[in-house]
Amino acid sequence: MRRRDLLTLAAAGAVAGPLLRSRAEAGPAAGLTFPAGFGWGAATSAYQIEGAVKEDGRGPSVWDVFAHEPGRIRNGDTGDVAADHYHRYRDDLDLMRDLGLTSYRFSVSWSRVLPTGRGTVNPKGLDFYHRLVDGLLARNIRPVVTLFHWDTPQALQDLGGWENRDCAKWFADYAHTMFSAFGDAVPIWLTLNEPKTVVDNGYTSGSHAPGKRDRRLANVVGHHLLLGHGLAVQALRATGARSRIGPALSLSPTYPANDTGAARRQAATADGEENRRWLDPLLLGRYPADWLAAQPADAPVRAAIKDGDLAVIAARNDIMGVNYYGATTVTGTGRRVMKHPTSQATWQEIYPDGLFDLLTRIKRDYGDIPLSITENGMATTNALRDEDRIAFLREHLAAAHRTIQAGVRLESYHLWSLMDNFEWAEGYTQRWGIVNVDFTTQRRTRKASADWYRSVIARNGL
Ligand code: GCO
Repeated sequence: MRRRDLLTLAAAGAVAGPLLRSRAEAGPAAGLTFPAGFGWGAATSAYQIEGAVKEDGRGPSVWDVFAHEPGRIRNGDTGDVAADHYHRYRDDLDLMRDLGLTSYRFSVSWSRVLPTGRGTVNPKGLDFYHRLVDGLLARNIRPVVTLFHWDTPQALQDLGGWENRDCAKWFADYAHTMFSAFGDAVPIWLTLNEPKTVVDNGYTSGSHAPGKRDRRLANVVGHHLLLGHGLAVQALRATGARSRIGPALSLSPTYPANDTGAARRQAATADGEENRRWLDPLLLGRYPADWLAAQPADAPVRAAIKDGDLAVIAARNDIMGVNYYGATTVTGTGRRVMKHPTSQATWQEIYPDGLFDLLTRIKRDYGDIPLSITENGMATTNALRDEDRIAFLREHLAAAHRTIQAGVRLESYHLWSLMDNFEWAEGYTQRWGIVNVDFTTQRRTRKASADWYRSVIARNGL
């Protein structure tokens, strides 16, 4: 089930309303202290906050094109200005410092650095990220840099984009450009953000850029994305940099909606699509047998998987980023149902214990790879008094604490998101930030959750 396509199910009234407010008091006991040096962060992405889409030599991305196609984005919103972070980054850096962040995850606009996706570097584009990284380091905030957060340069899309196997190489060359420019100043590189969402939304439902609806092609894109990740890991190793690298995956533990064998089997199948189809190639060097067997004999993904690809894809990862938003519950017929509360984003099945289940499962089934929660958060219409978000964060941080107690090497937590931003097909109608953005004035206002999170960071715990 595609993450954001649950809107239809919500419309069918199958979605429970947010119950988190009623659970605020029932939150876990306070007094949880995280390990010394635990990373307290927040996350954003380039197209969602930067704006300045035609400034200083930036080239167009697939999201610039898609957002301007009529009917694609709610209310006709675009990321043309977004939160104007490109011009306001100094104030935003001070905002991060005042919150006490020790880590900040952001993404690079590939087409700002390489306007046509490859070839000549745009010095003004690269310089923006130098100023951003330098500003973070000067404030003792660790940069965690995502290289690809869905904004493929349009010039490469015109050559087939990720449908074209060459895109994996173009991505690795872009990554090498960044590694060479920043060296060890960036301690953690995240290659891909949520390849699953590109496959599901960009190429299957068509609700995201580039807006295609072809599942057979989608799985080819998924394979090429993984190949690009592996080649980028090789590119980093070739520079001799001491930085660490890994992907940022959206993962969701799957559960049967009832105790029938059919529901349990469907949950196992859903686990293959939600999780194992990404974790197995990256960490085990093979696609899940059941997932591969479920692909039609003439599925183009079979031909896309070349000898040696899986060895490249499974190149040692130093860290695994996990974007966690909720559980996936399925019936005996494979239909997704919302057994737990949702948020303003009705695809989100909020289940804090699922974070514990997910991270301990990764350790159990894939080994002791260091983990970072690279996204976790919720959307709410509560513009400033977002007590529901505080309850959400408290319960998920308590679950994160339990995973550390269970021996999981969880290093850091990046709240999605630092500020309200362009929420893809939902435009500016969903607010995910702990800092409110008035998009007409660009004024930033800390929400109750920002002050709460600041106190959590100061205490290094709940
Ligand atoms: C994602 C993206 C973010 C979203 C966030 C809320 O995980 O889908 O990384 O860009 O805005 O998840 O949907």
